[in-house]
Amino acid sequence: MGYDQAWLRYGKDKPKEKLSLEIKCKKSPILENAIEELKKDVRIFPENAAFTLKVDSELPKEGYRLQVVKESFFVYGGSDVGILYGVFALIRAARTGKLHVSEAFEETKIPACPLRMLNHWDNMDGSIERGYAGNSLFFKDEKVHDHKRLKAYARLCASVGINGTVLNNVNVRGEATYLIDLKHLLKVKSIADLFADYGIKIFLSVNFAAPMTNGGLETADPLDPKVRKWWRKKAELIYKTIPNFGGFLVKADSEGRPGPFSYGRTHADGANMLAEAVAPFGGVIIWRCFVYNCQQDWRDQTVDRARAGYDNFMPLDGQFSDNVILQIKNGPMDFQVREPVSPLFGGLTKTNQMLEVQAAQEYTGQQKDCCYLVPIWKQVLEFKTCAKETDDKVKDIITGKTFGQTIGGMCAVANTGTDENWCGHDLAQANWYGFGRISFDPELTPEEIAEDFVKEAYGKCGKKAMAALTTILLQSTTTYEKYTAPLGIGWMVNPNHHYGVNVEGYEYDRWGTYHRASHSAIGVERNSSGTGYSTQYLGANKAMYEKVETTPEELLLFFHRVPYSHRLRDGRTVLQYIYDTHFEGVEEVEQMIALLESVQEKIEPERYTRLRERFSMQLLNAVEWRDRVNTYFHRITEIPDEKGRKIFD
Ligand code: GCV
Repeated sequence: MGYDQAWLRYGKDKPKEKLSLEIKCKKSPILENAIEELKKDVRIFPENAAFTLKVDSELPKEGYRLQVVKESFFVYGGSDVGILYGVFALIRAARTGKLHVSEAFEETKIPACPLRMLNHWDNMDGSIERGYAGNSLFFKDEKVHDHKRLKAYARLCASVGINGTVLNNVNVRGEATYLIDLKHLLKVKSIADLFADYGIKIFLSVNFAAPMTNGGLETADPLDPKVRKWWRKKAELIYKTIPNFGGFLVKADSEGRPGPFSYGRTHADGANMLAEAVAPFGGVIIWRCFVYNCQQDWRDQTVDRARAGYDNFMPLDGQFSDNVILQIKNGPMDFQVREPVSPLFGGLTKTNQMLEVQAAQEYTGQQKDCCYLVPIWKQVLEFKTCAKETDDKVKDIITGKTFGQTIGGMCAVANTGTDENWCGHDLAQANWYGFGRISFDPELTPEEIAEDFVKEAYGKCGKKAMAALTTILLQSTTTYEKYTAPLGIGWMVNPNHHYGVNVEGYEYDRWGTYHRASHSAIGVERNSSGTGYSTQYLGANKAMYEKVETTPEELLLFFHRVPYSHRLRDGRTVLQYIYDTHFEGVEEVEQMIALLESVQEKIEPERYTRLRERFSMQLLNAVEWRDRVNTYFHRITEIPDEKGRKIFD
């Protein structure tokens, strides 16, 4: 099976054999890859275009500067990687119409986040946890599999500035436990080498208990000298095999995974032990903060899962080694369509931090429904934490501006797989693309990114089709939110697989995910007189979430329990808001379908058919959400819709 070119749809013509090219730097495989892009005969550059590629030591390694004067195109980079990024940026500028050959053009960019990485949740049997686009690109039949498409994957990643990738699932089970052993490392190396030529470092998720499972030790206690020695030797072996290896990602004491708690040790003890092992080789340890009690009794209202990340990690601020990065999910729960920003951002001041988002649409439509996630990520990045007067937004923290950390950044749980179009839904490619673009430059807006994506991926379809697809993408986020769980309450999904509506699916379960809807009220009181979660925020944020009146309405039910009769700022009751948004959500999906159909003849039939099929699935899903949510609340409140629309009994 072939595969889709996604947003790099150029180069179908015969590559240019001769390019007027001056190279003022050392040759390298990365540079060769940059030149290969220029040779793809993009036809957007004039016949006599002359290119100069040059290292400029004033620029940081991954930074680039573009200068276009008449038909001369200069790409300066802080290193060959900077040049590669510059070349991709030049091609993008031409393809998105920002660069007109008749006018002078300049652009300088330095990536904001030091690390911009994908976390693949791929298992060695080839399956992907929360994967919605086929199988793994990296593993098959319990072996490392270097798929023919890996070069294309690396190119797509590099074109948007992604510089790291974790190959395997954070839940390290079965054969994946042995990925760090020689039996698999040579194959891992072949992927690492290929990716290195695109400026991408590879990382592996490790099992904290590996000294026992792989090493035959009786313990994995991070303070045990034998355990420390075992990890040091393991790191030596890995770096001897793969000198540019990035480091380890660790999910410990989380959802049943082993960790330092078993030995009465802290997360800092665990992370620092691994950090010591990789430090001599320049490696880093990325340690996840997704630690909470997943054996909760739903009857117990004193425990609040939302508090857990902060409660577990705040006391350890300042105790982590310099080469440890804490990886923090954007919200305190788990990638719901609407959550507040994790209070660890702004709370932690002495620790390297990385923002974790989920491009895989686990709770946002599973790449059957269209849901452009960049607007959600942008809101998180722009959230002012109140840690300082200025420069204290999440984007400032993860880029080191607020507290001066030099490592950190942003990662996304990947949404790719072996499906022909990589992502299941053709428009889900925008989330992969958008993650790279926004982690490179958080100042970009979701609108700019959507427009660029559509111009790059659908440039040949003409203006009308591009406008339609951009509108669909930008509309999709609020539409999805409208027909699913309301006002920040989240969950209401089918347990386990998480697709589709199930209002009480997580209500009596052990996962700490409750809406506590009764016949008269809904929501969880999380202020100082409730679970106290809101007190984890700083200054004005703490005050804002304390009261119903000042809490942003889209998060009302996350922070407060209110009667259905509670009036929102526009005068509607909460119940009427729920009815209205669910009707609107379905109508908006219908509008998106009409818009797509209106440009059918402009889009290649194959891509159109795939898109149309996905929107049919989305409509069915949205209708089901609307009818079940509205019926549920109608039944328990016995209050009809003010507008008299059809709600089932
Ligand atoms: C990889 C959620 C998902 C799990 C995932 C976990 C995590 O609970 O449903 O599939 O495990 O988050 O982020 O570790």
